[in-house]
Amino acid sequence: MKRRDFIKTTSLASGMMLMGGLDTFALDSSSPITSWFEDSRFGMFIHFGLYSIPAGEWKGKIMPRNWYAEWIRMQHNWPNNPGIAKKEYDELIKQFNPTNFDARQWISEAKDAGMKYFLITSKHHDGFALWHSKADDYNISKTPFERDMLRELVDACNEFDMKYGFYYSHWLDWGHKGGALPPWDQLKDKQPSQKEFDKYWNQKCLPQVRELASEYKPSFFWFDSWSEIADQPYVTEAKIDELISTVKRIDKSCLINSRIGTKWLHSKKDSVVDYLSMGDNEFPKKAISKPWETSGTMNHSWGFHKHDFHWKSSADMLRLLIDNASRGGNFQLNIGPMGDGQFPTASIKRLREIGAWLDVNGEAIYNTRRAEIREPKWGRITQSKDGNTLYLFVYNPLEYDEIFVPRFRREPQSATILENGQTLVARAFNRGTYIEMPDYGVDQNITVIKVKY
Ligand code: H79
Repeated sequence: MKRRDFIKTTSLASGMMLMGGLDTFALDSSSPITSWFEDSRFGMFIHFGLYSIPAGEWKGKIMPRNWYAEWIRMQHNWPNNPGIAKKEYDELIKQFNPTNFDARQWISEAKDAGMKYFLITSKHHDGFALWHSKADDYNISKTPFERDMLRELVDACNEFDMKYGFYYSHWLDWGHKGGALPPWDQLKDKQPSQKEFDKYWNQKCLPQVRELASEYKPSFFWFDSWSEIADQPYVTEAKIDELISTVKRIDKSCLINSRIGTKWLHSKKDSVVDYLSMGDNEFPKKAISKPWETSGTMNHSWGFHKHDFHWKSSADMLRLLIDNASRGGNFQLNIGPMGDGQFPTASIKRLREIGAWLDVNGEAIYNTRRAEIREPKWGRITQSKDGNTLYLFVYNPLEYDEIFVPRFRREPQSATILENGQTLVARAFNRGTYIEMPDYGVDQNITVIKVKY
């Protein structure tokens, strides 16, 4: 079997026949490897690393607050690139000591927020690894902290029954001579040669990903690239195949995202990945049938930026979650913990508000699928997997005396407000379902109505 076939079949349940006799690889065709991912809908993303210490400020100079704090090494002193010499940046290794880090606290905060999986930057663009990597020395074991953060988090995830995955920067790596730099004109002369990149690839990237897959057993990887990857020479189609099969050979149910490069570099080959990742904070306006997710920030920066106060409200973030769920996608909400290892108070407040809402309304989000009904003006719709229940998310419900689900001919059996069980008048009308809104008992922001058919 050609490698290409191997990769394709591992990401598709229907490919099991092609696996020919490998019983241990057989997938249950009724539960493709992505179903847990789709059922989950809401995950936590964490950006943490050396950059969390300067937090957007270097020697008194503040990065613009709409820039990314995890990019400080390249962007400090803009447009001089790189802004901070590696030797100077590496002073942070001696300072790295997040003594208030508590893996169980992070994971229980995620759990209480209603998140079903956890994702963390195992290695961001700066090249620094948050685990005891045998493949490369530039890692957390060299800091005063010493502890293996990923190991502690993996243990906590297992304890709290939380799925987990790793962000891994496979293309950019500013900690290794052969890693690619940002694809900017000013950096052209400083980019590695092809040979140097191959060395990085074979000596650091592949071994580290192998290490993560085999020793830390994530349920998924989140590889990072964006449109500019289409114009670079390093991460070729062959390398993408190699990276995918490196993971799949160890665990073929480990999911891989499209930002490994396919979305931009080989857009017709999205079938080799398991789920699509949108651009940062990109919320598509239309439904997508392949499993997909948006990763988004609570404020602007991903890594903690102490001058970034552009916090989104909990209600706004809930709407992003609902919008995505109704269009068949997930929402991975980012937290940038502070250098001492704690979540910012502003993040905790929002996590808890979102968690309180999901506590009573989560049934309308988890384990649902997008409903193939035209998106109504009054809000959004999801449906149970068996198709016998619709969940109607009415945005600004006080504006409506009644709402209508068009072109849905079945006879409704009951309609209730999910939050308090209040029964509403519902009937089949004009080839759809007509529902009377109540005069009281609605949330002024989002009310969820459960309609059984
Ligand atoms: O990890 C987060 C980002 O650091 C990473 N992806 C998310 C999940 C990412 N890196 N680069 N990009 C996304 C796209 C490129 C953005 C940039 Fe800029 C353009 C960096 C520098 C110029 C805009 C302006 C953002 C920072 C300055």
